[in-house]
Amino acid sequence: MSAQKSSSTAAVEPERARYRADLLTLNAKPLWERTMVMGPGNDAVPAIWHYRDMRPQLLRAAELVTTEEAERRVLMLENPGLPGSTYILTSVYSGLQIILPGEIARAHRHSTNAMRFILEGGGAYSSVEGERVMMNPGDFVLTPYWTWHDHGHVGSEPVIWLDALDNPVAKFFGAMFRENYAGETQPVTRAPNEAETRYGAHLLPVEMKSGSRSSPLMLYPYDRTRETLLKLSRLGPVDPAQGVKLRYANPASGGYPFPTIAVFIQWLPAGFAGAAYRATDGTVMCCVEGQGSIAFGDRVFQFEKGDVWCCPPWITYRISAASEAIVFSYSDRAAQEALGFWREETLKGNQG
Ligand code: 1HN
Repeated sequence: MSAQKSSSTAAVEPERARYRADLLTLNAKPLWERTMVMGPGNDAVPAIWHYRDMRPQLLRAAELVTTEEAERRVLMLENPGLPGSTYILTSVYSGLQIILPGEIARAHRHSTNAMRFILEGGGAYSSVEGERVMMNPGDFVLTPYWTWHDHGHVGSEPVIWLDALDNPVAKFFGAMFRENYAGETQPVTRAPNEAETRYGAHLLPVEMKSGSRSSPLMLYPYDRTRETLLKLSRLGPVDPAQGVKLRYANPASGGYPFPTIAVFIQWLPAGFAGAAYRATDGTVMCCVEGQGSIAFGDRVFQFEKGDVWCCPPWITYRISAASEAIVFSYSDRAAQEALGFWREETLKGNQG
Protein backbone atom coordinates (compact mmCIF):
# COMPACT_ATOMS: atom_id res chain seq x y z
CA MET A 1 0.00 0.00 0.00
CA SER A 2 2.67 2.45 1.02
CA ALA A 3 4.91 1.39 -1.92
CA GLN A 4 2.03 1.98 -4.31
CA LYS A 5 1.37 5.42 -2.73
CA SER A 6 4.98 6.56 -3.00
CA SER A 7 5.35 5.36 -6.63
CA SER A 8 2.18 7.17 -7.64
CA THR A 9 3.40 10.33 -5.81
CA ALA A 10 6.71 10.15 -7.65
CA ALA A 11 4.90 9.71 -10.95
CA VAL A 12 2.61 12.71 -10.56
CA GLU A 13 5.13 15.06 -8.91
CA PRO A 14 6.49 16.64 -12.12
CA GLU A 15 2.93 17.13 -13.34
CA ARG A 16 1.96 18.69 -9.99
CA ALA A 17 4.90 21.07 -10.21
CA ARG A 18 3.79 22.15 -13.71
CA TYR A 19 0.25 22.52 -12.36
CA ARG A 20 1.42 24.77 -9.49
CA ALA A 21 3.34 26.92 -11.93
CA ASP A 22 0.31 27.21 -14.23
CA LEU A 23 -1.89 28.22 -11.29
CA LEU A 24 0.53 30.97 -10.25
CA THR A 25 0.08 32.67 -13.62
CA LEU A 26 -3.64 32.79 -12.75
CA ASN A 27 -3.03 34.20 -9.20
CA ALA A 28 -4.39 31.00 -7.69
CA LYS A 29 -2.94 28.46 -5.21
CA PRO A 30 -4.06 24.96 -4.16
CA LEU A 31 -5.50 25.06 -0.62
CA TRP A 32 -4.34 21.48 0.01
CA GLU A 33 -0.72 22.66 -0.15
CA ARG A 34 -1.22 25.56 2.18
CA THR A 35 1.53 26.18 4.66
CA MET A 36 -0.64 28.24 7.01
CA VAL A 37 -2.19 26.17 9.77
CA MET A 38 -5.38 27.55 11.24
CA GLY A 39 -5.03 28.35 14.93
CA PRO A 40 -5.31 31.20 17.44
CA GLY A 41 -2.59 33.80 17.96
CA ASN A 42 -0.42 35.70 15.50
CA ASP A 43 3.12 37.06 15.05
CA ALA A 44 2.90 39.57 17.92
CA VAL A 45 5.09 38.66 20.90
CA PRO A 46 4.95 39.72 24.56
CA ALA A 47 7.00 42.90 25.12
CA ILE A 48 7.40 45.63 27.75
CA TRP A 49 8.37 49.32 27.58
CA HIS A 50 9.70 50.52 30.92
CA TYR A 51 8.84 54.10 31.88
CA ARG A 52 12.38 54.62 33.18
CA ASP A 53 13.65 53.98 29.60
CA MET A 54 10.90 55.79 27.68
CA ARG A 55 10.55 58.95 29.80
CA PRO A 56 14.08 60.26 29.05
CA GLN A 57 13.50 59.61 25.32
CA LEU A 58 10.26 61.59 25.44
CA LEU A 59 12.06 64.49 27.13
CA ARG A 60 14.74 64.27 24.41
CA ALA A 61 12.05 64.36 21.73
CA ALA A 62 10.70 67.50 23.40
CA GLU A 63 14.13 69.12 22.88
CA LEU A 64 14.64 67.87 19.34
CA VAL A 65 11.20 68.32 17.75
CA THR A 66 8.55 71.01 18.21
CA THR A 67 4.81 70.21 18.16
CA GLU A 68 4.62 72.48 15.08
CA GLU A 69 6.94 70.10 13.23
CA ALA A 70 5.60 66.90 14.71
CA GLU A 71 1.87 67.76 14.99
CA ARG A 72 1.77 65.05 17.68
CA ARG A 73 5.03 64.37 19.53
CA VAL A 74 4.61 60.65 19.95
CA LEU A 75 6.87 57.63 20.28
CA MET A 76 5.04 54.68 18.77
CA LEU A 77 5.40 51.36 20.57
CA GLU A 78 6.10 48.73 17.91
CA ASN A 79 5.85 45.03 18.66
CA PRO A 80 9.20 43.29 17.99
CA GLY A 81 7.25 40.50 16.27
CA LEU A 82 5.59 42.97 13.88
CA PRO A 83 8.57 44.93 12.49
CA GLY A 84 7.62 47.80 10.20
CA SER A 85 3.99 47.76 11.35
CA THR A 86 4.21 50.65 13.87
CA TYR A 87 1.66 48.66 15.89
CA ILE A 88 1.96 47.17 19.38
CA LEU A 89 -0.46 44.40 18.38
CA THR A 90 -2.13 43.49 15.11
CA SER A 91 -5.41 45.11 16.21
CA VAL A 92 -4.44 48.09 18.38
CA TYR A 93 -1.94 50.95 18.30
CA SER A 94 -0.04 52.39 21.28
CA GLY A 95 2.13 55.47 21.61
CA LEU A 96 3.57 57.71 24.31
CA GLN A 97 2.91 61.42 23.79
CA ILE A 98 4.59 64.38 25.47
CA ILE A 99 3.37 67.98 25.44
CA LEU A 100 5.15 70.93 27.06
CA PRO A 101 3.67 74.05 28.67
CA GLY A 102 2.39 76.48 26.03
CA GLU A 103 2.38 73.93 23.23
CA ILE A 104 -0.59 72.86 21.17
CA ALA A 105 -1.26 69.74 19.14
CA ARG A 106 -3.25 70.95 16.09
CA ALA A 107 -6.89 70.03 15.52
CA HIS A 108 -7.79 67.15 13.23
CA ARG A 109 -10.15 64.20 13.06
CA HIS A 110 -9.99 60.63 11.82
CA SER A 111 -12.27 57.66 11.30
CA THR A 112 -10.41 55.73 14.00
CA ASN A 113 -11.20 55.78 17.73
CA ALA A 114 -8.56 57.24 20.04
CA MET A 115 -8.10 57.47 23.77
CA ARG A 116 -5.48 58.67 26.23
CA PHE A 117 -4.40 57.42 29.62
CA ILE A 118 -2.56 60.14 31.52
CA LEU A 119 0.75 59.08 33.07
CA GLU A 120 2.36 62.24 34.38
CA GLY A 121 1.89 65.98 34.87
CA GLY A 122 -0.99 68.42 35.01
CA GLY A 123 -2.24 71.47 33.12
CA ALA A 124 -2.81 69.84 29.71
CA TYR A 125 -6.25 69.72 28.19
CA SER A 126 -7.92 67.85 25.38
CA SER A 127 -10.55 69.59 23.26
CA VAL A 128 -13.10 67.34 21.59
CA GLU A 129 -15.99 68.73 19.50
CA GLY A 130 -15.84 72.07 21.29
CA GLU A 131 -15.51 70.79 24.86
CA ARG A 132 -12.26 71.20 26.74
CA VAL A 133 -11.36 68.79 29.55
CA MET A 134 -8.32 69.00 31.81
CA MET A 135 -6.30 65.79 31.99
CA ASN A 136 -4.78 64.48 35.23
CA PRO A 137 -2.74 61.36 35.99
CA GLY A 138 -4.84 58.20 35.90
CA ASP A 139 -7.63 59.83 33.86
CA PHE A 140 -8.95 57.97 30.83
CA VAL A 141 -9.86 60.47 28.09
CA LEU A 142 -11.83 59.68 24.93
CA THR A 143 -11.60 60.88 21.35
CA PRO A 144 -14.33 58.89 19.57
CA TYR A 145 -14.18 58.32 15.81
CA TRP A 146 -14.61 61.34 13.52
CA THR A 147 -14.56 63.93 16.34
CA TRP A 148 -12.43 67.07 15.95
CA HIS A 149 -9.71 67.11 18.59
CA ASP A 150 -6.71 69.15 19.62
CA HIS A 151 -4.63 69.26 22.78
CA GLY A 152 -3.03 72.15 24.63
CA HIS A 153 -1.10 72.88 27.80
CA VAL A 154 -1.72 75.77 30.21
CA GLY A 155 0.35 74.32 33.09
CA SER A 156 4.02 74.39 34.02
CA GLU A 157 5.44 70.87 33.69
CA PRO A 158 5.66 68.29 30.89
CA VAL A 159 2.59 66.10 30.50
CA ILE A 160 2.95 62.52 29.26
CA TRP A 161 0.19 60.14 28.27
CA LEU A 162 -0.39 56.79 26.62
CA ASP A 163 -2.26 57.06 23.31
CA ALA A 164 -4.37 54.14 22.14
CA LEU A 165 -6.12 53.84 18.78
CA ASP A 166 -7.90 51.20 16.71
CA ASN A 167 -5.93 52.21 13.58
CA PRO A 168 -4.98 48.63 12.64
CA VAL A 169 -8.66 47.69 12.44
CA ALA A 170 -9.49 50.62 10.14
CA LYS A 171 -6.42 49.80 8.07
CA PHE A 172 -7.47 46.16 7.80
CA PHE A 173 -10.82 47.28 6.39
CA GLY A 174 -9.28 50.00 4.21
CA ALA A 175 -11.43 52.55 6.02
CA MET A 176 -8.84 54.98 7.43
CA PHE A 177 -9.80 58.61 6.77
CA ARG A 178 -8.25 61.75 8.22
CA GLU A 179 -8.84 65.51 7.89
CA ASN A 180 -7.12 68.64 9.19
CA TYR A 181 -9.24 71.32 10.87
CA ALA A 182 -9.30 74.74 9.18
CA GLY A 183 -7.58 76.42 12.14
CA GLU A 184 -4.91 75.28 14.59
CA THR A 185 -7.40 74.81 17.43
CA GLN A 186 -11.17 74.64 17.56
CA PRO A 187 -13.22 77.21 19.50
CA VAL A 188 -14.65 76.21 22.88
CA THR A 189 -18.41 75.94 22.30
CA ARG A 190 -19.48 73.86 25.28
CA ALA A 191 -19.58 74.50 29.00
CA PRO A 192 -16.85 73.09 31.27
CA ASN A 193 -17.63 69.43 32.03
CA GLU A 194 -20.74 69.55 29.84
CA ALA A 195 -20.54 65.88 28.79
CA GLU A 196 -20.11 64.84 32.42
CA THR A 197 -23.16 66.91 33.42
CA ARG A 198 -25.33 65.54 30.59
CA TYR A 199 -24.31 61.89 30.66
CA GLY A 200 -22.18 61.22 33.74
CA ALA A 201 -24.63 61.06 36.66
CA HIS A 202 -26.51 57.81 35.83
CA LEU A 203 -29.01 60.05 34.05
CA LEU A 204 -29.51 60.66 30.32
CA PRO A 205 -31.47 63.29 28.42
CA VAL A 206 -34.94 61.76 28.00
CA GLU A 207 -34.98 62.31 24.25
CA MET A 208 -31.39 61.15 23.70
CA LYS A 209 -30.98 59.24 20.46
CA SER A 210 -27.25 58.99 20.07
CA GLY A 211 -26.13 57.97 16.62
CA SER A 212 -22.66 57.34 18.02
CA ARG A 213 -21.27 53.93 18.82
CA SER A 214 -18.86 55.49 21.32
CA SER A 215 -19.39 56.74 24.86
CA PRO A 216 -20.81 60.28 25.10
CA LEU A 217 -18.46 60.94 28.05
CA MET A 218 -15.14 62.66 27.44
CA LEU A 219 -13.35 61.60 30.58
CA TYR A 220 -13.44 58.91 33.24
CA PRO A 221 -11.60 60.56 36.15
CA TYR A 222 -9.12 58.52 38.16
CA ASP A 223 -10.17 59.66 41.63
CA ARG A 224 -13.63 58.11 41.19
CA THR A 225 -12.32 54.99 39.44
CA ARG A 226 -9.73 54.42 42.16
CA GLU A 227 -12.22 54.91 44.98
CA THR A 228 -14.58 52.35 43.41
CA LEU A 229 -11.76 49.84 42.89
CA LEU A 230 -10.58 50.16 46.48
CA LYS A 231 -14.11 49.78 47.87
CA LEU A 232 -14.62 46.70 45.72
CA SER A 233 -11.28 45.31 46.88
CA ARG A 234 -12.95 44.94 50.27
CA LEU A 235 -16.28 43.68 48.92
CA GLY A 236 -14.88 41.24 46.37
CA PRO A 237 -14.99 38.99 44.54
CA VAL A 238 -11.31 38.75 43.63
CA ASP A 239 -10.93 36.81 40.38
CA PRO A 240 -8.15 34.16 40.60
CA ALA A 241 -6.51 35.39 37.38
CA GLN A 242 -7.37 39.12 37.27
CA GLY A 243 -7.92 40.34 40.85
CA VAL A 244 -10.72 42.93 40.95
CA LYS A 245 -11.17 43.86 37.30
CA LEU A 246 -13.72 46.37 36.01
CA ARG A 247 -14.56 47.59 32.54
CA TYR A 248 -15.23 51.23 31.72
CA ALA A 249 -18.86 51.46 30.52
CA ASN A 250 -20.60 53.57 27.90
CA PRO A 251 -23.47 55.02 30.01
CA ALA A 252 -25.75 55.25 26.97
CA SER A 253 -25.50 51.56 26.02
CA GLY A 254 -23.97 49.72 28.97
CA GLY A 255 -21.40 48.40 26.50
CA TYR A 256 -17.77 49.28 25.94
CA PRO A 257 -16.71 52.92 25.44
CA PHE A 258 -15.77 52.27 21.79
CA PRO A 259 -17.16 49.91 19.14
CA THR A 260 -13.73 48.32 18.77
CA ILE A 261 -11.78 48.88 21.99
CA ALA A 262 -12.65 47.63 25.48
CA VAL A 263 -11.03 49.44 28.40
CA PHE A 264 -10.37 48.05 31.87
CA ILE A 265 -8.86 48.77 35.25
CA GLN A 266 -7.89 46.19 37.86
CA TRP A 267 -6.70 46.06 41.44
CA LEU A 268 -4.32 43.36 42.64
CA PRO A 269 -3.75 42.66 46.34
CA ALA A 270 -0.17 42.61 47.68
CA GLY A 271 1.23 39.11 47.15
CA PHE A 272 -1.33 38.26 44.43
CA ALA A 273 -0.22 35.31 42.27
CA GLY A 274 -2.70 35.12 39.41
CA ALA A 275 -3.90 31.93 37.77
CA ALA A 276 -2.71 31.24 34.22
CA TYR A 277 -5.04 32.95 31.76
CA ARG A 278 -5.38 33.46 28.04
CA ALA A 279 -7.89 35.16 25.77
CA THR A 280 -8.22 35.94 22.10
CA ASP A 281 -8.13 39.71 22.62
CA GLY A 282 -4.76 41.38 22.28
CA THR A 283 -4.32 43.47 25.44
CA VAL A 284 -2.12 46.44 26.30
CA MET A 285 -1.55 46.99 30.02
CA CYS A 286 -0.11 49.92 31.94
CA CYS A 287 0.86 49.96 35.61
CA VAL A 288 -0.78 52.88 37.42
CA GLU A 289 0.30 52.13 40.99
CA GLY A 290 2.47 49.56 42.76
CA GLN A 291 4.75 46.86 41.43
CA GLY A 292 4.38 43.39 40.07
CA SER A 293 5.32 41.01 37.32
CA ILE A 294 3.78 39.28 34.36
CA ALA A 295 4.99 35.84 33.27
CA PHE A 296 4.60 34.45 29.76
CA GLY A 297 5.92 30.93 30.35
CA ASP A 298 9.57 31.42 31.33
CA ARG A 299 9.67 35.08 30.22
CA VAL A 300 8.96 37.29 33.20
CA PHE A 301 8.64 41.08 33.00
CA GLN A 302 8.80 43.13 36.20
CA PHE A 303 6.56 46.16 36.06
CA GLU A 304 6.19 49.40 37.99
CA LYS A 305 4.33 52.71 37.56
CA GLY A 306 4.23 53.95 33.96
CA ASP A 307 5.42 50.69 32.38
CA VAL A 308 3.45 49.51 29.35
CA TRP A 309 3.37 45.93 28.09
CA CYS A 310 1.35 43.84 25.69
CA CYS A 311 -0.32 40.45 26.01
CA PRO A 312 -0.77 39.05 22.47
CA PRO A 313 -3.84 36.94 21.64
CA TRP A 314 -4.05 33.44 23.13
CA ILE A 315 -0.63 33.57 24.81
CA THR A 316 -0.94 32.36 28.41
CA TYR A 317 0.12 34.76 31.14
CA ARG A 318 0.14 34.98 34.91
CA ILE A 319 0.02 38.34 36.61
CA SER A 320 1.48 38.84 40.08
CA ALA A 321 1.75 41.79 42.42
CA ALA A 322 4.63 42.41 44.84
CA SER A 323 2.74 45.31 46.43
CA GLU A 324 -0.88 46.36 46.09
CA ALA A 325 -1.13 47.36 42.42
CA ILE A 326 -3.51 49.01 39.95
CA VAL A 327 -3.28 48.18 36.24
CA PHE A 328 -5.09 49.96 33.40
CA SER A 329 -5.61 48.05 30.16
CA TYR A 330 -7.34 48.08 26.80
CA SER A 331 -7.92 45.47 24.14
CA ASP A 332 -9.79 44.66 20.93
CA ARG A 333 -12.35 42.66 22.93
CA ALA A 334 -15.20 45.03 21.99
CA ALA A 335 -14.66 44.29 18.28
CA GLN A 336 -14.12 40.56 18.85
CA GLU A 337 -17.28 40.19 20.95
CA ALA A 338 -19.34 42.13 18.39
CA LEU A 339 -18.08 39.81 15.67
CA GLY A 340 -18.39 36.60 17.68
CA PHE A 341 -14.69 35.72 17.89
CA TRP A 342 -13.87 36.34 21.54
CA ARG A 343 -12.89 33.46 23.85
CA GLU A 344 -11.06 33.21 27.17
CA GLU A 345 -9.65 30.46 29.36
CA THR A 346 -8.46 30.40 32.96
CA LEU A 347 -6.18 27.41 33.33
CA LYS A 348 -6.44 25.33 36.49
CA GLY A 349 -3.56 23.93 38.50
CA ASN A 350 -0.06 24.19 37.04
CA GLN A 351 -0.99 24.36 33.35
CA GLY A 352 0.57 27.11 31.25
C1 1HN B 1 -3.66 61.09 16.98
O1 1HN B 1 -4.65 61.82 16.45
C2 1HN B 1 -3.17 61.40 18.26
O2 1HN B 1 -4.71 63.15 18.62
C3 1HN B 1 -2.16 60.63 18.81
O3 1HN B 1 -3.13 62.92 20.04
C4 1HN B 1 -1.64 59.57 18.14
C5 1HN B 1 -1.57 58.16 16.17
C6 1HN B 1 -2.03 57.84 14.92
C7 1HN B 1 -3.03 58.58 14.34
C8 1HN B 1 -3.60 59.65 14.99
C9 1HN B 1 -3.72 62.58 19.01
C10 1HN B 1 -2.10 59.24 16.86
C11 1HN B 1 -3.13 59.99 16.27
